[in-house]
This record gives sequence, C-alpha cells and structure tokens, in this order.
Amino acid sequence: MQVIDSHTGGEPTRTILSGGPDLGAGPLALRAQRLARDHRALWRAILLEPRGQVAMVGALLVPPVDPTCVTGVIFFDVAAVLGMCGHGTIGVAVTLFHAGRIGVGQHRFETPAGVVTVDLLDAHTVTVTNIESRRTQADVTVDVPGIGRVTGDVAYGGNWFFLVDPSPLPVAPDNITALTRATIAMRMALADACVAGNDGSAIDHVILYGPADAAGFHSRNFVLCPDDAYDRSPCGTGSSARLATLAARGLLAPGKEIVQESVIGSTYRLSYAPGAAGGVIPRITGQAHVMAESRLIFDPADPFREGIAP
Ligand code: PYC
Repeated sequence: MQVIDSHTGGEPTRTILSGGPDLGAGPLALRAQRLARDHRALWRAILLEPRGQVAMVGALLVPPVDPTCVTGVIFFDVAAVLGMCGHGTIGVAVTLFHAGRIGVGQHRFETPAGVVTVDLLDAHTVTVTNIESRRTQADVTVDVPGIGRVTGDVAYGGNWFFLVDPSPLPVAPDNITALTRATIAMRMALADACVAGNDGSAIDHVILYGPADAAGFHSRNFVLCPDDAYDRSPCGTGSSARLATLAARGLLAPGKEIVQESVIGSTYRLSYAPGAAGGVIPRITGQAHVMAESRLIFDPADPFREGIAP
C-alpha cells in the first residue's frame, strides 16, 4: 500500500494512493459504508501504532462519480469513517501537488458528504470551500458528571459537533488531559440524553472555545474527535460548524474573516457565504506539509499486523 503522510497545522493525514481496498462502484456515501462495514481491521491497521498513531486520519483516494472532480476521497480515523475532513482535504490537496497529480489552481474533490472545492494557492496553502453547513439546535444543556450543567449548540459541518462557548475549562496546551476527559464525558452525556444530529447520527465531535480577542475575531479551540484524540489543527469541519453557529446567532457577517487557533497554536482563516438551504458555505484556509512517502507492509507473521488498540 503506497501512502504519503502530511500534516495540516500539526494534524496528520495518511493519503492512500494505491493498494487500498476495492469498494466497488456507486455513490461515495455507499462506498464509505462498505469501507466501515467490510474493512474495519484494515483501516484501523493503517492508522494505529506501530504504523501510525491514534490522531492520524486516513484519506483513501477512490474514483469520483462526478467527472468534474479530480478525485473521490473517503476519510477515516481509528474509530469511524468520516463524512468529510477539512484538515484532511488540505492535506490531500498538498499531497496531490507533491505527487505531481494536480497543479496550483482550483480543483473539486468528491467526499461522502458532497463535493468540496479546493483552491491550491501554493505548495502548502489551500482554501477549502466546504459543503453547506448548518446549526440544528441552539442552547442544548446536558448534565456532565464531574463538571455540571454544560450548554452548547449542535451543528453539522460534514461531521456532527457539539460546540461549547465559553469552555468551562481553560483551553491551553498544558491542559490537554483534562480537556480530553471533560469532552469525552460531554459526548457521553449527549448520547445519554439522546441528543443527536438531524438524521439520528451520534454527535461524535465536541469543541470547547477559549475567550476571543477584544475584537471577537480570534479564538482558540479544543476539538475532541471520535477516536478520543484531540485535533491538532483547528478542525475544518468543526470550523464549518462554528461558522454556522456564529451566522445563526448573527455574530458574523458573510465574507468577514476570523482566525481560529487550535489548542497547539496552529491557525485557519475562516469566512462564509450564505447557503441555499439556510446554512452557510464555509471557506477555510490553512497549510499542510508533506512528511513521508512510504509503502505500508502487512506481514502475516507480524503479531501486531492489525495495530495496537489505544
Ligand atoms: O479537520 O475536519 C477536520 C477533522 C475532522 C477530524 C479530524 N479533523
């Protein structure tokens, strides 16, 4: 299996160029379901230690249905096959440029959540125009053991998010263990209270926001992903969900740019245009860097061939 590893603001993406499972034909959402159902041991083995690490997201390149797209891509982490992934889209664009498959300019990628547009501005910098994102529930309060009552919004940005602003804990790099425990407890409380996405999907990502700057345009976040790892980047689909909540609250005008910082200090520039269905069309600009070109080997004699579960 031939892969290229990149990171987007510190968050790793492993792009599978060849040797991945054959998912057959049909819509990407259907092929993503086949990946989730029929190849779980393989996609986990691609990401888990000792080959990878738990925060890594995989990007399986597949033929697109839409002929205007340069590729189809299905993202997954060690816990779930994802609808979309913003940092991963930036990583795939930079990887395809590195591999000589695309040039600087505009391209379309097909994902299970829909078609996204990437503007590759240079070898590292990408603007992603995401699928329409929307806030679906405002001011949802849950009782979280050890923390108390926590209130946040539910929003969709290609994945489902619970967004809590302000965070009940300091959003700081020296507080990551406590932030991880707290957000896992919040996710469990949401499931216990049957708070779900509009389509019944589990809310599997939780975001906490630290205070914004005086102008309200620059804040730091902590993002819990389904695999219980935190996003080292500011999270592209989470930033899309954030834009949808800010727009729904009348706190951010279309076209106005804000900066979202991750808990480790990497940044995205964000803005949106109004969407056709009442949501927002997010624009996310970030940078990725290629780290390795590798051939993964799955030796039948290797006792840890399927990886080490976290
Ligand atoms: O950037 O959308 C994102 C993302 C989702 C999970 C990890 N990163």
